[in-house]
Amino acid sequence: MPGPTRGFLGRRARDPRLPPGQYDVGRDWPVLTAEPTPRIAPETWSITVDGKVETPTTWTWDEAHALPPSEYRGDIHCVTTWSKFDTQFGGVSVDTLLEAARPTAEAHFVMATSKTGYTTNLPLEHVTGGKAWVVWEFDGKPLPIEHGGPVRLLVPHLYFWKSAKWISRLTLLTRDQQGFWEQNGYHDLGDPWRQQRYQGD
Ligand SMILES: Nc1nc2c(c(=O)[nH]1)N[C@H]1C(S)=C(S)[C@@H](COP(=O)(O)O)O[C@H]1N2
Ligand SMILES: [Mo]
Repeated sequence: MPGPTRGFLGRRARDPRLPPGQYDVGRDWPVLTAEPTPRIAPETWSITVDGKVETPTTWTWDEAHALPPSEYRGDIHCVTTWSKFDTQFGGVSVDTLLEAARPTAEAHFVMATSKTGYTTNLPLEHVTGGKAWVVWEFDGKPLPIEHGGPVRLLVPHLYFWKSAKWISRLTLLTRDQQGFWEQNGYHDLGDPWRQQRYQGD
């Protein structure tokens, strides 16, 4: 008799953590970068929250580290079909930054911009309520530069292109504007559970 871990026709049950069309990459962590990897000294890094906010605010490395820490433990999903289970990232919740900058009633979208010029767009409600982080640690160690160190955005419930590496700015917008990959045909939201890979999905 097949046990409970056996599915139809005795095939191994698909891991329920795996969104449709994804595979488990295991211990690997592929690097996907469109631009040359920048070398950013923590002392020169800062993040600014601006646009449709009451108080445009910039935090230096030290100022960001003085904010209440927050961590994410869970899975990440790349549109190129790999998923990585049980990751652990440390930094600060985007909620904490937005509490200080205070989005106006007109703010409905966010453009994340990297120090390199890479951009990606997100609905505001997808980076609030404990769903997004600005992170500088992976597995308790400094975030490797090829993975966005010193600091990247982390929006793990969406495909990973939304998690801008080398993050430097979050700009609150009234209307959605497309970022780098979105202008090149990727989806404006990018929900892996709905396989929103490309525009029109
Ligand atoms: N600045 C920047 N951020 C980026 C990218 C990029 O090319 N530049 N690639 C995105 C894509 S397509 C993915 S899948 C993830 C890859 O992150 P990783 O290299 O840490 O796996 O970063 C996202 N953030
Ligand atoms: Mo990606």
